[in-house]
Amino acid sequence: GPLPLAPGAVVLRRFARPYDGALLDAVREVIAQAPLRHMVTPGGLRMSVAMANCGDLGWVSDRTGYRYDRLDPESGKPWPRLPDVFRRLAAEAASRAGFEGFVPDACLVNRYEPGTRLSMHQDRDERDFSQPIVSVSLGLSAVFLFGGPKRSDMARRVPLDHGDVVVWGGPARLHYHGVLPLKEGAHPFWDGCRINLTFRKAG
Ligand code: MD3
Ligand code: FE
Repeated sequence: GPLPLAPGAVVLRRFARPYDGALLDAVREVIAQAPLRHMVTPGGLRMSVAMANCGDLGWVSDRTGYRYDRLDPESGKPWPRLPDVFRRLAAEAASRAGFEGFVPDACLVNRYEPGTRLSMHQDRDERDFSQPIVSVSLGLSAVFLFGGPKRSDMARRVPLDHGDVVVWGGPARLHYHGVLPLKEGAHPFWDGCRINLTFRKAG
């Protein structure tokens, strides 16, 4: 059953596996309309994670800062709509973790190639921190770093494998977290990559 990683953080091992075929089709459909791209941090560094969004709002980073935007800055058009399988999976996972009625308005699609990492950060660009974030790991396994409320807090290493879903709410919502550099490997879901979906109520 649901495994609490820490107060507010619930791991649902392999929860997304029954949906992985539909998720693959949906990810392909989204990135056909909003291609994966390497955003630039406000400090001018190219992120090693390639990103795209779907839903009413998309997370973007550029030299001016981080924000949620209704439009894809690459196309000037709204982000693709949230696929039904995304919406259903996110709501079902949130409900298992005790968050009834979770209606995400943003989904960030992250692609990790071997060597890609995500440095320790907090997710603070959303309006209401009482809303959880639901993350779905697909393809190659990664080692996730789960820290505390302060950057200097010790981080735990948590392997996240294909189909694992984590609901980050309550006190865990503002904890620092990151991903170690992805190791080379093979996985049938996506050639040589890890795909992570994060569902948020941003607006
Ligand atoms: C813990 N993504 O997109 S998912 C991100 O694997 C992000 O792509 C990572 O961190 C990835 O911001 C981690 C797990 C995750 C997502 C959001 C969190 C963990 C979190 C928010 C608060 C605490
Ligand atoms: Fe994050």
